[in-house]
Order: sequence, then C-alpha cells, then structure tokens
Amino acid sequence: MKTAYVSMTTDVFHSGHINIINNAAKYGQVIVGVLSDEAIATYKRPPLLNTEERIKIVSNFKNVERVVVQNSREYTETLLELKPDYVVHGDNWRTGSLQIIRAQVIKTLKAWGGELIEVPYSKHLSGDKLSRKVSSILSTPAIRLAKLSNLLKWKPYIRAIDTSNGLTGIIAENSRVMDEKTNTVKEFDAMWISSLCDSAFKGKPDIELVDLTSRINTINEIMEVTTKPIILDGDTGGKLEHFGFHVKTLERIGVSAVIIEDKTGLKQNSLFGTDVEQVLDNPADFAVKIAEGKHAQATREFMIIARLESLIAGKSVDDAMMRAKIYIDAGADAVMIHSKEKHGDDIFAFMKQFREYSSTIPIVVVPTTYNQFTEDELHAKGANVIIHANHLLRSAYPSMMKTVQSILTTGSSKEASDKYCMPLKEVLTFI
Ligand code: SPV
Ligand code: MG
Repeated sequence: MKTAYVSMTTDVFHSGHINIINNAAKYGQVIVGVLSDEAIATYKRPPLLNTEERIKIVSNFKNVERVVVQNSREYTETLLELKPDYVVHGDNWRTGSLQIIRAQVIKTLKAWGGELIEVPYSKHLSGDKLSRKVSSILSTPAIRLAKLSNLLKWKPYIRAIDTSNGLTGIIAENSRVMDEKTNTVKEFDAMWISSLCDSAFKGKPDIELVDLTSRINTINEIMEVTTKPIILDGDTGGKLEHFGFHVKTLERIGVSAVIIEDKTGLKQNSLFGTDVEQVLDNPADFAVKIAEGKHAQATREFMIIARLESLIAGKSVDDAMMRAKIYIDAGADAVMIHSKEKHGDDIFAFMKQFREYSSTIPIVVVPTTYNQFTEDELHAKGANVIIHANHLLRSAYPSMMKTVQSILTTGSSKEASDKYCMPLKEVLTFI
C-alpha cells in the first residue's frame, strides 16, 4: 500500500484541510504530520491548541491512518524517516514564504522516487483570515494576559517594541518582514509601554508624573486596536501600600507583566545615569514591594519583573546580582538588567553570573545604548526578552520637526507635503 504524507500546521480546522486529506487518500494511506508547538511558534502565532490536542483531533479525521509529529517547519527529517510515496499540499505554496520548503520537499522525495501532489487551494477559506478572527477574540483580557508567559515557554526570546498610543500600537501589531536567511516572517511578539514615551507623547517629563489612571488610558487605547501582550513600565511601582492594588488593576485589564525598578525618591530616567541623582532602594524594602504585588496577584500568568538599576546608579555587577537574588526570593518572575554603557560588557557580565545562578528565570534587556548587538546575539548571551524601548517616538519627532520647520520657513505646506508627508489617501486606508 502506498503512503501519502500531509503536513498540518493549523489549529483552525476547516473544510479545506479535509479536502487535502481526502485527496491524499486517493493516492495511498494518509499519514499526517502535525507541527509541534515549538515549530509553529518559531514563525507564527503560538497555537491555541497544543500539539497533543491537535493530534487527537487529526487522528479522528476520516481517512487518516496515522499521525506523527513534525518537529520543524522543514519536512526533511520527517520525510527521511517515513519515505512516503507522495506528499500532498495545497498549491498556494508555489509562491511566498513556503516556496523554499516546497523545493526542499521535491528534492527530498526524489531520493526514493516520491512525488509531490498539489491540490487547488480554497481561497475563501484562508486559514490566515480565520486566524485573524480568532486572534481578535483572543485579545480579551484574561487570554491576552497569559500570552506573554506562554510565549516565553515556546520562543527562544521575545521581541518587544515600545508603543504609546493607538497608532504605534497598530504599527507594532501589523509590521512584518520576511527574513530571507531563515525564510520566516519576523514580527514583534509583545508591546512595551514605557514611561519615557508615554510621558513624552503627553509632553511631560519622565519623572513618574503621569499617574496610573492616565497610563491606563494609554493602555486601553492600545488594547482597543491590538492583540499582542503588553509589558508595562511601572517605574518604581509607586508606594508600597499602592502596588498590590496596581497589580490587581493591571491584571483586570489584561496587561501581561509589569516591570518595576529598584529606585526611590524622585524617579529620573535611567539613561541620565549618574548625571542626576539615582537613589537605589534598599533591597529588602524593594523585595517587600515585590512580595506585596505577588500576594495581590490573582492569575497564575501575570509577571512581576524586578528591574535592577545598580549599573545605572554606578554600582557593580555584583551589587546587581546580590539584589537579583533577593528579588527572586521575594517572588519576582524575571529580572531586567539595565545600563547606559555602550559597550555591553557590564550587561554580559551580569547575564553570565545570573545564568550560573539560574538557567531558566527570564532576563529582560533594553539595548538602547548597546544597540550594536542583534537580538540573536543578546539571546546567545542569556537574554529572553529584548525591548526596543523608544524608537517610534524618536523617529516620529525629527520627522515632525522637519515638517513644521518647512511650513514656517516657506509659509505654505507644499514643500513639507511633497517632501516629508505620506499621501493623505494612505492615511485614510492604512487604518
Ligand atoms: C523607558 O523607556 O521608559 C525606560 C527605559 O524605562 S529607559 O528610558 O532606558 O530608562
Ligand atoms: Mg521608564
């Protein structure tokens, strides 16, 4: 009996998938390779149903003889093991990101005279469209909240971008590029809502002046138009007695994590370094604040992340390590190490020491000053969450400044409009 192999990534099953299986059954016994959670999470949203669930469902489809797990997006390893006579796939992969995988499949099959069968793709049943629909349901608070801790389990690292309003939220939600090297789609996994940019977009300094009510307005504005998880920059976390209440509020609206920094007194932006007074909190006191937050927390998945400001305040890596251990003991789910140095040596030294202490607790980094390192390089040194912390504000401001300068200088908006502005029509259609 001949065998026909069908690979399945989806967790939103529709009749198009049944059609492919039924077509495959015309050629032989159907073996379905269900993609593992990890394999899926490397290139698209993590699956709603885990591998086991999907295996159970697919095993019960008519005409499916056997189900195996396909551990990577490429078929090669599985095909070499199964040596099927046929691979059956929708004809939609002749173009786009799957082309290379298709070519590999054809090449691999050749070794034993196997053949690729392509079935006309049901366009109206696009899995991506259904997926987007599902995603919007999944932006309800409890589900959005859990996304970050799930992603941390599935992805080698999380890539976050700063968002401060609905517009930057949409940019973070929808921006994608094709990575030619790995032939995968790259996008942001999460949004960071920084104190710096949330304040700056409101025309205020970053001194904990924008209160939580106002920050929540920003969060809501972003949540209205996005589905990705949110990491909130919680500054110092405020008064000890208030922090537990803040945690409850953030959980209720569906924020995934809050990062609080071990400073006290008037908060100043960390990138001032020691040019301004940066007063570190007493580690024992800060630990109590973390414990207070963890105690107030209602869900399992919310994360309280302790931000270590030792290096910002001119203290040593050892000081940061000493504090990290105290904060973890108090219940912190992860640590963020920050520095304003450009060389990155202090960050790497910290990560090395921290990884000797724990191989699993996530490390968050904000490579604003040491931005010569790529995400992959930072991950290789130990980072699990990489936050690009202020770049949308910093790219928007100079562009707006050029525009106003031009209008003031020329007395009309013609030059600015022709040179610096996107067509109005695009504004009407990109949202
Ligand atoms: C922020 O962007 O608000 C931060 C990171 O907290 S930093 O500005 O580098 O302190
Ligand atoms: Mg901040």
